[in-house]
Amino acid sequence: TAWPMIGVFDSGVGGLSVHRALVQRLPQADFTYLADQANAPYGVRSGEDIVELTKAGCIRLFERGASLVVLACNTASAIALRRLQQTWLPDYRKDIGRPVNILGIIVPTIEKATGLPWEHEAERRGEMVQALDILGVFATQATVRSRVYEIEIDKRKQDLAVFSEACPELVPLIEGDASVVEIAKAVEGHVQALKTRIGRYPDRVVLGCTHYEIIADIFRAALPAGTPLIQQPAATAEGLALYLERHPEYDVGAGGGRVFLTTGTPGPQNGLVQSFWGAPLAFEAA
Ligand code: NHL
Repeated sequence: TAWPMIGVFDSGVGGLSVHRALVQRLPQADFTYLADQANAPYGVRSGEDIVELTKAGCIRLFERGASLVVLACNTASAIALRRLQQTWLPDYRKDIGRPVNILGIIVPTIEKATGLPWEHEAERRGEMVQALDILGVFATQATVRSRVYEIEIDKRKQDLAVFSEACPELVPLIEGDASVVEIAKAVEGHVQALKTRIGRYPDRVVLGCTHYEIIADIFRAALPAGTPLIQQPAATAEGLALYLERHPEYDVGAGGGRVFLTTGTPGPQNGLVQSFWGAPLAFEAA
């Protein structure tokens, strides 16, 4: 039997940082998290691969009863989301015969970064809205190559320039348990490289990879004091809550259930999981 719930998909455990914020924001909803650990990392894969793997993950979650799948992975959101929504989801909806949808983490992040819609509300109330010039985005190679932040921001706010910096060695350093000093050195290198390209520091920064959330303080230290960092977990949780208010047709359950699945080796996981989720977890086989 399939139970109504919200599915959350990531290539690994990094998306647990997003998942944690969703669960906190919607405690009554039932959630199933799926980590495609058998196929991670996605950030270095081809576009075709990322689309197929993301689709397979969504199908698993829909078959277990998900009405919505949140892609808690920048790489999957950047490369696969639009393609699946345009070329596959309409037919799949007809097959499955109930409302289903896939949401990503990039649009809510961008809405926050561009001050839409929240700060426009403030503007209407006559409050000050900070003028933004340059947004810096740090992400995986696949996300940067997709130019998704540039494209999506250009549609919404043309007076905001976007500069993206791929940081291919950061995830391996984080996964490999490197020291803070080592990671800080790499982050400092990327911040300086971006600064050289722009000619100055960015005004606002997006950490556009799930793994960077746990080293947010290291980024903060490498940037001028007070530079706003857009946090994807909070932005996505707010975006999902607003989406559900506007779309009551999606059944997200009401039992507060939490299921954790992996395509990799089932069983307890700590270490990295602890950093993203705040506690160790046991995963079931997907
Ligand atoms: C996820 C899982 C991994 C498993 C084993 C080694 C390296 C891994 C790296 C990552 C990072 C992840 C990805 O798939 O590239 C980052 C992605 N979730 C993102 O872009 O937000």
